[in-house]
Amino acid sequence: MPVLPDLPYAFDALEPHFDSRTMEIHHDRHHAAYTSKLNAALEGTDFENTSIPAVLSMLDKLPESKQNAVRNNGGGYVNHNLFWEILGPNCGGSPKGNIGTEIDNNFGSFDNFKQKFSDAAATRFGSGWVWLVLKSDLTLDVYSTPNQDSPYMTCDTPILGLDVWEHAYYLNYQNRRPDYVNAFWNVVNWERADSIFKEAKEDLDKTAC
Ligand code: MN3
Repeated sequence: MPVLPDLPYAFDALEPHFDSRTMEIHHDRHHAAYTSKLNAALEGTDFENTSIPAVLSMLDKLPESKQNAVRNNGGGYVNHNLFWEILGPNCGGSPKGNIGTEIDNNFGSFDNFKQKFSDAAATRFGSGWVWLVLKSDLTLDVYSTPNQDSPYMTCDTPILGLDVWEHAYYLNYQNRRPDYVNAFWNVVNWERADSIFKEAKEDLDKTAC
C-alpha cells in the first residue's frame, strides 16, 4: 500500500525560493491526505498491491465508485512524490546530462523549453500541474493537467512537474503565480531529473502501456 515518503531535505532547505512553512504544510498535510485517502479508496479492490502509476493508466478497471477517488488521490500521491524528488537546495541552473541534450533536441534550446513550461503554468486555469513528460515514442513534451490528473493516465511518464495549486505558493507569493514559477527554476534538481529520465526510458523498454 502507498506510503508517504519523507521529504529528501529539510522543510527550510529551499528557502528563500520555497518557504519552510509552505513546504511543511504541503508535505505533512496535503500530501499526507492524498496518501491516506488513496489507501482508503484502494482498500478491498484488486489493486492494493499494484504500482500507482500502473493503476492510473487503467482507472477504468477499478469499480466505478472508486474511480474518482483513485484518480484524484492517486494522482495527488504520485505527483507530489515526483515533485519533492526533482527539487533540491543548491540546484537550478541549466539541465545536465542526457536530459539537457534531449531538451535542446526537442525544444530547440533550454530557454525555449523554459518559456513553454512557464507559459503552460501561467495559463493553467485554476488548480493543476505543468509537466515535462517522456512519451512512448521517446519524444519529450510539455503540457498542463487539471486538478491532480497525472501524465500516467495517458501513458506518458512525468520527468519534471510543477504544482500550480494555490496551496503550493499562496503563503509566500499570494496570487503571484508567475513569481512562484520563476522561483521554481532556482530549485530544480537537474541531476535527479536526469536520473528519472534514464529510469523512464528503461521502463518504456519493459512495458507496453
Ligand atoms: Mn500540492
